[in-house]
Amino acid sequence: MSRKKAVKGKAATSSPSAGSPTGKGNGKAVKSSPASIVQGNGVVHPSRPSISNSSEFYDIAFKVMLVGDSGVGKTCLLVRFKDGAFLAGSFISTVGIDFRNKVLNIDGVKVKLQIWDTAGQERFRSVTHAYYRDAHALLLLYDVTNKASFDNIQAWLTEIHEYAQQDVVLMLLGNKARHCGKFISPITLAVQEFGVPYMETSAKSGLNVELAFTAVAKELKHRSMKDPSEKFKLQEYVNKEMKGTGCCRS
Ligand SMILES: Nc1nc2c(ncn2[C@@H]2O[C@H](COP(=O)(O)OP(=O)(O)O)[C@@H](O)[C@H]2O)c(=O)[nH]1
Ligand SMILES: [Mg+2]
Repeated sequence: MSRKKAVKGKAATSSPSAGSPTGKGNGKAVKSSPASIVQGNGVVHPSRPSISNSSEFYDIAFKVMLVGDSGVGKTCLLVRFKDGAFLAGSFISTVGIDFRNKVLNIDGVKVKLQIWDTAGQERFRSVTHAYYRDAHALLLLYDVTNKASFDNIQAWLTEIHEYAQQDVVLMLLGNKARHCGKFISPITLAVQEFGVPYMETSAKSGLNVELAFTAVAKELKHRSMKDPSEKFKLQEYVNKEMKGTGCCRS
């Protein structure tokens, strides 16, 4: 398979994004050109930010979106994953939509994730909807210390079913978890009822952050390769690899 060059860096747009919800395409990634993520139907969306300055090669590329209420830790999770750092203390507001790229080596295949961070405020929601349809995967975050963010999951799922591609890879992330054993928190148990793969993460400590993105990349790669001999089950993989969380909060 030929190697493409990965796009790099941040490209904030004036386009705004998601909020606490009250939120289509076909989800097939094809090899992307260095300048864009191309849908399976070959449509390139010129309204999306242009990407340049690539330095890392990749084989396949996917667009991943972080969604969820304001304050659940979407921006921190992305910064932790991309830069290995935690933005402590102050509330980092996300204005509109921004993205970062990271290339992961998944079983010898270079998978580029273009990860879009959205703002959770209501006022940005309508614009975020336009971005859903291009997303190959959505990470829906809630805050394990904030019941309201958990209560909003159903509304987010409704929004996702309405606007995202039908076969979008979806995973719930309970962020702000703290590593202290194998205890599973009540919220995490409740989250199982949504029938969506889930796991707990901490942008603060880094707990399971790499795993969350790796799991999604594996699922996307598996789907795009369509190799019947290769079996991958997202939730099983996550359960096997996940570090224990839940008895106290970070
Ligand atoms: N304790 C703890 N705080 C976090 C964690 N992730 C984010 N935060 C804090 O939560 C607040 C909101 O984070 P932010 O990433 O801006 O949330 P966003 O609105 O979803 O992008 C900030 O003060 C972060 O420092 C975490 O894993 N643990
Ligand atoms: Mg943010």
